[in-house]
Amino acid sequence: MSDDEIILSELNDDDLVQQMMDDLYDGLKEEIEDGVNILLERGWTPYDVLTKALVAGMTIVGHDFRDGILFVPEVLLAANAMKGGMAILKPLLAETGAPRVGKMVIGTVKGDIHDIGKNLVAMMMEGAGFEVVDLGINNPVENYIDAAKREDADIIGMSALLTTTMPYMKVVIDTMKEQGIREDYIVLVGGAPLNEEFGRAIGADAYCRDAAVAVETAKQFIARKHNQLSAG
Ligand code: B1M
Repeated sequence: MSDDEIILSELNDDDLVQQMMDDLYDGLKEEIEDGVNILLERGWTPYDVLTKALVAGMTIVGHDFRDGILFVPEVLLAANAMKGGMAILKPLLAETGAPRVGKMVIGTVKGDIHDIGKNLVAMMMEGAGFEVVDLGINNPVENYIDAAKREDADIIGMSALLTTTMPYMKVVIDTMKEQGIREDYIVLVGGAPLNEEFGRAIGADAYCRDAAVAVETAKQFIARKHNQLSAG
């Protein structure tokens, strides 16, 4: 070990989080996993570790990717490191013991392979008591519809991170309308390039800015559905 090697456990919380952001940037998976474990041992909630260290770090990666400072191979390493940290947090976020409140199928749309945000939404939904069927990436319309029917889902969730793939969400919703099943499901959409207006324009039930909003929105729609059922 060299004299100047950083020992993560000796850093205070602020410096550790800063170091984790640097490590995420450098794609250092093991260091990220260590950092996550240390913060948890110090009493941080899984949600805070996720948002204040991992998601915040990935935002910096995103900015430098946009600005041409980082390229795909480096961003893949960062994504891999982030997934290492998320894997530790996943069971903890799902450990709330909440009763099952509903079922969601979720996937990234056709042509799009970004899955970190979608995975995060799936984790947080599970943590809030939803059953989640994760369809993965690059999903054509049949995947969503077949899975929703097969699983008797309440919610279809779609993620898109590219301006070129987000219009595919409308293809899915239009196909549901053609098949007369649009009203059978709550359709929630999300992803960095989307906004409320886009969600409305394509006929989704709601656009969700982040995973926490997705959970709140899903709960609201499920409560509304239950009210309608008991009223009818
Ligand atoms: Co990509 N990429 N990428 N990339 N990549 C973006 C999206 C980009 C904005 C970067 C940039 O230029 N600034 C840009 C898109 C530009 C545009 O379309 N406007 C871009 C590009 C151009 C590309 C390629 C085309 C690059 C190339 O090949 N030349 C290529 C496309 C590949 C493809 O999909 N066909 C590509 C590839 C990649 C990697 C493979 C290297 C990697 C993905 C690895 C992986 O996901 N396993 C990658 C990454 C990591 C990014 C950035 C840096 C980070 C995305 C991320 O994980 N964010 C991204 C820059 C950015 O977004 N700032 C970028 C963290 C995550 C927690 O946030 O995904 O937004 P996010 O999810 C949030 C919310 O959006 C929301 O909740 C989540 C959690 O709070 N949400 C939902 C997301 N989905 C939801 C679904 C819901 C609800 C809420 O359903 C109900």
